[in-house]
Amino acid sequence: MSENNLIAISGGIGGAKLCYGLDQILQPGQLRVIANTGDDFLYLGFYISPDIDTLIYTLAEVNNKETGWGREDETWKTHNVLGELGADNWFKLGDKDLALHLHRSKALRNGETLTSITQDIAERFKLKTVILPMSDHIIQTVVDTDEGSMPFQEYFVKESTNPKVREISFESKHPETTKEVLEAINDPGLTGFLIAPSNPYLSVDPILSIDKIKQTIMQSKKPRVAVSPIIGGNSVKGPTAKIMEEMGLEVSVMTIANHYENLIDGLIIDNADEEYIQAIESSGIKVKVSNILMHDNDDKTRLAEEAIEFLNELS
Ligand code: FO1
Repeated sequence: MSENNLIAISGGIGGAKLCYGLDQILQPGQLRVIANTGDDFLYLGFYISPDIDTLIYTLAEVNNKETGWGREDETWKTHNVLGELGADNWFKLGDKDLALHLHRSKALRNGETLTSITQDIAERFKLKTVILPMSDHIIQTVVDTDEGSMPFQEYFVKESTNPKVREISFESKHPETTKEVLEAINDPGLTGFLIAPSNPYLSVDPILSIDKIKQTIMQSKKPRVAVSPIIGGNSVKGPTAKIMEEMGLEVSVMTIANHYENLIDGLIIDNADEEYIQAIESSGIKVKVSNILMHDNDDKTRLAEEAIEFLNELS
């Protein structure tokens, strides 16, 4: 694996699992993850960046293994006192997690960029993978539902994804990426791009909503592979299938292939979806079939190895 330089495009929990597998088998600096920041929001006056934090905690092996978000061995004193005070506490911030939000918010107030403070935090956690926020500007995922339009975390956590989704949009005064992301995606030494099995509509599309990122990946000569977030007509994790149904889409790997059409050369699907191989391949996308459910760390490294092999086959 020593000659591979990868870019992963990832949201939070599902994507972080594959990034963990990649991080285990690649050398320091060989993996750069472009992370979704469409979920970021101001809460209790702090800047919260959930997908970046999930990536950092997962790669540093300090993540909460049950929830997938937040830290392990967490305490909830501040969260509980906020409840006693009648303050907002619908978004659960553990005490250790809160320290990171305090630290990052102060850095941002002092004029640091999200990219530089993320790099600093990643170094403190001794990560060998580089985590690159998709932008240093606010690009907010807004979910239009049958109960009105709301920012991502209100839909996802406060409303527990119950409202029916009609449309998803990305609002920004500066829908621009960073020079660090541009350098990474234009790196001549790149092996290829890997779209993690994150929610295509809520976690990957915010990244692709930045025209420069989407165009550069579309025009790249390097191979591009996605791992399906759908297995056997259902979500691997989270509300992907529910959202697809609500938006009138068939819940299948074919819909995922169509969604990423013109952007990927290959799609990794689960054994359960073998019946779709021919249909996907006739749309010009090569298919690799595997066991893509990641239960444990062995699954994560095996899938990461297979994804790298597939990228090399396609190059
Ligand atoms: N998800 C929840 O379902 N409930 C929470 O209270 C919650 C708190 C939270 C705190 C910090 C953090 O980094 C993530 C947190 N998440 C929580 C997860 C987060 O909302 C989503 O996983 C992502 O935004 C979607 O990728």
